[in-house]
Amino acid sequence: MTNTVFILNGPNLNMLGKREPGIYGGKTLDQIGDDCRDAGKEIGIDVDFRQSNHEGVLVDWIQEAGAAAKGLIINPGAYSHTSIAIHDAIRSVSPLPVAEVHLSNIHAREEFRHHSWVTAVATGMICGFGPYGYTMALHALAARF
Ligand code: CA2
Repeated sequence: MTNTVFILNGPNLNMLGKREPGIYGGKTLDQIGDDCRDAGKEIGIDVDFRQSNHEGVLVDWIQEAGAAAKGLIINPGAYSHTSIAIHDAIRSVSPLPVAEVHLSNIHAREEFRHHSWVTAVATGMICGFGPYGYTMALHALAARF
């Protein structure tokens, strides 16, 4: 298996750079994807970067990562706070290393964002560092290969 890492992005993250730059920064998701591919190249990781607004599609992709990838980075967006389906999907691909990433510090925001159903089944979680969190996660996963 090649050193492929799936980077999955959940609902509304396709709006990055177009709205709410004060919270999420000015980069578009396409720019973040390019940065991730560049960072991956430097450390020998092929990055497969995707976004969906649909919970079931994210579940399908997590299962695909379990079969085809060496690691998974996921920003589940608002599904972090609601989705048992994504929690179960991540459990089902264990022991695949999984990094949960959030652009914003979810603990410094509204109370309903403080709990993520994903954190307990992820290897680790990074939040609050903007798009750089994805690069941090790539390095963290590469250290486990
Ligand atoms: O901080 C993060 O990365 C979040 O996962 C982003 C989610 C939010 O629901 C989580 O609590 C934390 C929201 C992504 C929405 O992105 C937008 C981007 C531009 C304009 C509007 C929404």
